[in-house]
Amino acid sequence: MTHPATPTGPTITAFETSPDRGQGLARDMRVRWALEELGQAYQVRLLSFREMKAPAHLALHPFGQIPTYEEGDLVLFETGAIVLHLAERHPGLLPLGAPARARAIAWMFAALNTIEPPILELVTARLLEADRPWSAARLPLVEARIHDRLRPLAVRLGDADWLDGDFSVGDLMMASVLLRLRASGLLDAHPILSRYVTRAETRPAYRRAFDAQLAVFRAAPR
Ligand code: GTB
Repeated sequence: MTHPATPTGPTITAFETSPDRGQGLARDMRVRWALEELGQAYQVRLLSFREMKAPAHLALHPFGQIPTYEEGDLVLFETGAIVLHLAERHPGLLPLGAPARARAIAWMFAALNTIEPPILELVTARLLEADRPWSAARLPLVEARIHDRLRPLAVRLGDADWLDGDFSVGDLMMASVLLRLRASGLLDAHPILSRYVTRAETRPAYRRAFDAQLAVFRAAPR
């Protein structure tokens, strides 16, 4: 079954007031970036934290989070599912040949299932557990787990621009996940990956998506 987009494109949800002050770390950024790479127009519905947990939004997202994606009668949550759906519908983020396509999708899953979990652990350790008595002892373990993942990733990337040929959903998701690490300084230990992230960030589609979500923060009343 196909779901025709409205003339103005699908609607995604995003934070009305993003805690990162519009620095592109909230997950609507991945979806915006994919839409920009694919040249697709989209609408954004901004939500307050209260609205995210209200029944109307819970009907779209069982966990009351952003982003969601609405296109005709199709409703999606989870950035991996949304970005993959977009990449399958529009040319530009998945290679044409079946094996290369499968490998690009594998890299997307690697970003979400192998690289992102230890990075999220670090966020939890630094932000939510900092006042626990065991926090200082745990932090080096969490950081070591991140480096254990980043070292082989850097080896695999080597001197290539992207993970497997042309820029794909795999790179979009991997760079999105790695970006979350930049402020911690941990990425600096892996210059190959630092350069990879910078390369991704300088893509015009990334810049357009970044500017659009930064504009939300700048327009928010304070
Ligand atoms: N697995 C889901 C996906 O990929 O779609 C995760 C979605 C998710 O975590 N959404 C977050 C959310 O809605 C926003 S992106 N949180 C509110 C809640 O759970 O109640 C996570 C995020 C938030 C803020 C920053 N930041 O400020 O730096 C970065 C990332």
